[in-house]
Amino acid sequence: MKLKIGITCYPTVGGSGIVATELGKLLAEKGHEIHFITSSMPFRLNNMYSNIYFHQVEVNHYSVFQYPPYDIALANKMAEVIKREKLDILHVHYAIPHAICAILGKQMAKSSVGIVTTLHGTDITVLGFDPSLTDSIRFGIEQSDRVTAVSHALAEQTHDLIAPEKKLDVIHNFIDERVYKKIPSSSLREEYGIKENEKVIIHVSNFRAVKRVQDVIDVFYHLNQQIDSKLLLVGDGPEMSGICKKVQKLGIESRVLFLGKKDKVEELYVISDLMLLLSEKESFGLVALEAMASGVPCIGTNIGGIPEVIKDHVNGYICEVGDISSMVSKALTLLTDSGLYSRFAAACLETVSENFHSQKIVKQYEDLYKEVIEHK
Ligand code: GMT
Repeated sequence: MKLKIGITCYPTVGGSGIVATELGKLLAEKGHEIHFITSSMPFRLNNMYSNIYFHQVEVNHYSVFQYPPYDIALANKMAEVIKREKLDILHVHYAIPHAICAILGKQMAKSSVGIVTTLHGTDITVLGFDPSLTDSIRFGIEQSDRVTAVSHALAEQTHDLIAPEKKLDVIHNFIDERVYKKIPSSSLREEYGIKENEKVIIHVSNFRAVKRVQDVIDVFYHLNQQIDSKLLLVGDGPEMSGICKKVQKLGIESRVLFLGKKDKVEELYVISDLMLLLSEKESFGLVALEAMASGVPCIGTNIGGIPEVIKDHVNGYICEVGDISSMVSKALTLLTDSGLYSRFAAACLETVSENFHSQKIVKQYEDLYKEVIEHK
């Protein structure tokens, strides 16, 4: 059964936007008709697909509005697309405001379109603590036909914080294994001035406080005293200036490469030996999955969905948040024992293909859509 599916997400850089866009692309490859309803073109929507459409939400900036009414404009656009395109499913990523807008859009269109909401993390782990939003989040969840969370940890947290009267399905994230794969490293190492004997540590994030990039620097600082290494910092965000100062203060400027935001992160994983994801909040940790698909083991924190991706002592290590000495000693163990390293790298590929294969995950979404339609 080929479906007409609307997708709404935050289209800018971020794991949820990536997952929503990649899902749309893979569903299109399976013959479904996909309609992105977003404020701008999702940044990963780079290829030409004849069955993917983009509907841009235009916000009115009339001077009387103290705040431009984006949510109303989105609901309006959703209603228009639901009606005109006769959507079967509207799949929104993030409860706030997207699920609420979808419910409103459906009512405006007087349609029976199925609403699927995917929770990605901060809508629960940050906004869930804001009493001015809890009732709206609960409403968005309860009024959706089906709600998925990207990890068991996030589903549990949603029940604890929001207590919706709704069963949540867990559908893990995935990556496109045609993009993230273990391929021989390019000349990039040389271009970045990385010597043959140096180990490469990578951290990729939006440099928000929750990512604890200061810990990444601390771990690297101690590690670098014991093995020749370089740290690749990929991304940008509010913590960046503090991080630059810390790197300077520690005198490791020549060892740390600030690469900023990058489009083709996959090229950086293949020249890396170890990823550090030391966040204090992380519903899943898509970057860990990307690194693992490239055969790069990770050290992550015992938080949120990270342990559902990184299996302690199997394909990487899990440490308590802020436990720098344990992180350093585990990184050292892994980077100095080539037999252990090869076993972990192979286990990474196995985990990605067995638990997070894109075809398996996309099928879970397709089955869920079909169940929604059957119960209409
Ligand atoms: O990590 C972020 O700050 C970005 C955020 C987003 O909205 O894209 O990521 C969240 O969704 C990703 C995709 O499901 C998850 O991999 C991230 O773990 C999650 N971030 C947090 O929970 C902090």
